[in-house]
Amino acid sequence: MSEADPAALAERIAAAEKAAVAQALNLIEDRRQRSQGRIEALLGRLRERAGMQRVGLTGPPGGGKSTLTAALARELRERGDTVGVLAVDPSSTRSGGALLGDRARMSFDPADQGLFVRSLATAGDTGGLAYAAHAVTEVLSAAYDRVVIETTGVGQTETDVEHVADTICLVIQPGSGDVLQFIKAGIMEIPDVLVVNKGDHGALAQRAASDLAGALDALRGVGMAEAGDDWRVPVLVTSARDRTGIDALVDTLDAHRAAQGAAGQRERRREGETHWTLSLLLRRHGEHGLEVLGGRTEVAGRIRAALDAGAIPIAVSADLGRDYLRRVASAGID
Ligand SMILES: Nc1nc2c(ncn2[C@@H]2O[C@H](COP(=O)(O)OP(=O)(O)OP(=O)(O)O)[C@@H](O)[C@H]2O)c(=O)[nH]1
Ligand SMILES: [Mg+2]
Repeated sequence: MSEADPAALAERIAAAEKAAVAQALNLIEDRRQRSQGRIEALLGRLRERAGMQRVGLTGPPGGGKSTLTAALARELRERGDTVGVLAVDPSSTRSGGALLGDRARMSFDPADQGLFVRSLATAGDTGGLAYAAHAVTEVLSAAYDRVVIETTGVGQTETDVEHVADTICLVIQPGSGDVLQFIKAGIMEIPDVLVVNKGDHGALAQRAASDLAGALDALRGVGMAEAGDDWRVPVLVTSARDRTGIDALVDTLDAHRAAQGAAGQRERRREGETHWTLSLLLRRHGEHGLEVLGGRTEVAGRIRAALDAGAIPIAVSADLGRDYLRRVASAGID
């Protein structure tokens, strides 16, 4: 790999040059220390595209997330948006190529300069995976109008997709027990959009959708559904296979972005950035780092203050790391 200057690479990423995006992603996946320094320098130079949206597609295995991601990307491209896709698998040893599924993968046009697709799978290293998922999201956010992140699971936090996405869609399939599982898990983790995929299953899908709508109403009844007043979680029915309901899904993503507003989006990203900064610190210095710096609450407060003052996560974690090393050296802690 060439030793591209981070500033030059950042510029090429901002121009959505596919080769530059790929180069940055290879750097992120390169575990050598030398590459770590370079990726940090790069991330420090990236700026999110104005008005870009990060969409998370999550849900139990086999619900059709990858197929839906492909259909969604195609619809977004037809509407003129550029799209970066990231498929994250926290539990799999499958190779990157298999993750999105051969059928889904084939429906991406490799010649399309406005579309970038990448899979991440790091078996047995969820910490590294969370780090990579955040870093890749940062790179894609600098290059594309929409970033779609696919991850398997319900209410699971291993890859922290809820900390990277502006809009979270839970994708489930009809007749699978997924509805029941949502009703149980949903009390903890309410997505922004509920999608019943495989709508071509007909009555079964409609039934699942009305069960979900009923469950949401029940949660609303006890004040446990939406956190904000401006957004009512919709239940959509799609068929990724037949490409039906995809236009309504994109309309819903637009509507959520509008309801969230720039301030709401910034606040959600700030939460994610705080979480990410914390994970960068943990990755470098472990729990000991947190302890020496005064504990999680103290450190999170410092991070938020620094981010509010305009610093970027990578610089904040580097600052905290230096502080940690200083304290260790002066106190003779080991
Ligand atoms: N009938 C029907 N089948 C679908 C639809 N969408 C996806 N499938 C099929 O469902 C299976 C799983 O689809 P994937 O897109 O790989 O599902 P996934 O949620 O990404 O799966 P994991 O990544 O393993 O969690 C495949 O056989 C798809 O062809 C749909 O809308 N209708
Ligand atoms: Mg998949």
